[in-house]
Amino acid sequence: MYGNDFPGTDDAPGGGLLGQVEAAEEALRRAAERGRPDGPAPGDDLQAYFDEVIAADQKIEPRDWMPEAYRKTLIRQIAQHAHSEIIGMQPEGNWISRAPSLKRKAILLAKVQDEAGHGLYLYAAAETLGITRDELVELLLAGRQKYSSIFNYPTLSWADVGAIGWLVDGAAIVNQVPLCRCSYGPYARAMIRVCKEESFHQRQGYEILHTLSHGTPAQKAMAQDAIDRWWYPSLAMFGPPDGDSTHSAQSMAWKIKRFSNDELRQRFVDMCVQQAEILGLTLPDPDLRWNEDRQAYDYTQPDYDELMRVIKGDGPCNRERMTHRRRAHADGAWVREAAAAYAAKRAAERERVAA
Ligand code: FAQ
Repeated sequence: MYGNDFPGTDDAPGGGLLGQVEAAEEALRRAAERGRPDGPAPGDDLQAYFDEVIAADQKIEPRDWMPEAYRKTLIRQIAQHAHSEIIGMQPEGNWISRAPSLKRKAILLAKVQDEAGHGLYLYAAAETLGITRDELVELLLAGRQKYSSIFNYPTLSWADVGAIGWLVDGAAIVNQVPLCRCSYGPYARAMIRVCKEESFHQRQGYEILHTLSHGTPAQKAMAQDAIDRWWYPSLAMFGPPDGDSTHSAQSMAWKIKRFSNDELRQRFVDMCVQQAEILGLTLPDPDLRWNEDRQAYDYTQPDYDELMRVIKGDGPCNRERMTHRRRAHADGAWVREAAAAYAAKRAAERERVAA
């Protein structure tokens, strides 16, 4: 039993969260084979056809008509997700030069590079909705689009890298596995690939914590301190409680979201309790206990006022994260200019050959 190999919350063959990703991939293939309801004839009601495709659990594709609010919701969510991957490189990037061994450094480098890749898949998925990556980046830099609250907390010790892998990537996968079945095709397909990689990320975090918690008393204390600081912010990643979630009802009706914020948060808690036991670490919640009636753990909710403050820009590291992102964007201007100049040169060359 190791990291997300833990069987518990699954409903899919193969076991574990990865089994659910495989099942979602298989469902995507089967849906493509089944084919969609016949396309709308000229003059047909486009909304009715859209509803029919969603009801048949088929995918909406970029060429399809879609309600403007569906398109906007997807842009908001996918962009926020993409920005999170890119900003999320900062807290761990902070430890690349201080990883305790060459092996740990190589693993962390690979993981942080994966996050950049996830950002790129997601920006590409958002671009299919008629907005450019440049526009999305501008919206982030202008503070008009968000990124996940979790990346506004500092990484104070090496154990934080383990806690991010286990808890933050763990929460990310629990949230993202259902997105593999999202009704928008490009997002669902991107999520399958992202989840497979996130699964490795979660395991590497779990392994770091396992090593520390079975090391010296000081190492174990460092691991416990990291869990104490990252537990509640990780629970808050799932968003406000269902009663305060403005988008959930509509996003679930459109099958963008498949489960509510609270349902996924509960799933995550249930998964972590047994994993923490194997790690020999304690989740910092004195009220955490099994509820026989609910067949789930009772737990203390995160501080949602804190979540709102962090989302609005007032977390421990919001300013630092955005300052860094703006600087990195400005420093990368020459790369974008060089890539554009090269693309123009290639296009001119192709035109010359074709003439
Ligand atoms: N942080 O009505 P809801 C990762 C906002 S990737 C910031 O419930 P919704 C990988 C929400 O946008 C982590 N804002 O919203 C990694 C909305 O704002 P608006 C990112 C939040 O969309 C690991 C308002 O509150 N994952 O970690 C947060 O239905 C390690 C009302 O909320 C994704 O983005 C929050 N935590 O549900 C990388 C997954 N929660 O626009 C590096 C995709 C809520 O109305 C290292 N996203 N808000 O002003 C989702 O699944 C959803 O967007 C939720 C929120 C569940 C996050």
